[in-house]
Amino acid sequence: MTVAFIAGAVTAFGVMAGSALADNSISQKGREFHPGEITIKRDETIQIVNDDGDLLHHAYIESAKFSFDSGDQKPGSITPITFAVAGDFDVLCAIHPKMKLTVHVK
Ligand SMILES: [Cu+2]
Repeated sequence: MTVAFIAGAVTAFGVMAGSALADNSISQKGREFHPGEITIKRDETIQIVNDDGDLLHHAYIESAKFSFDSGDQKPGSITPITFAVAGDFDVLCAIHPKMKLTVHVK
């Protein structure tokens, strides 16, 4: 069951890696965002992939310029976030306080 699930998640990630958005994919494996920092242009989208086994994550952003809340990120799910404003944003996880992804939007 677990092995089948992981294989599925890896496959989903592999499909994404072949897309044009591959460079903006963020993994959540090991209760960490990988990479922990990314620079994109305005109106670009990052894709947060919950490839962390059977763990639930919950990404959110709270800033004066832009707020976001993914709700539950189920295992194997992909959460796209499009940044329409320039600035530096911290994506945090409501379940794991140590998880942090910094997004620089040019
Ligand atoms: Cu988390």
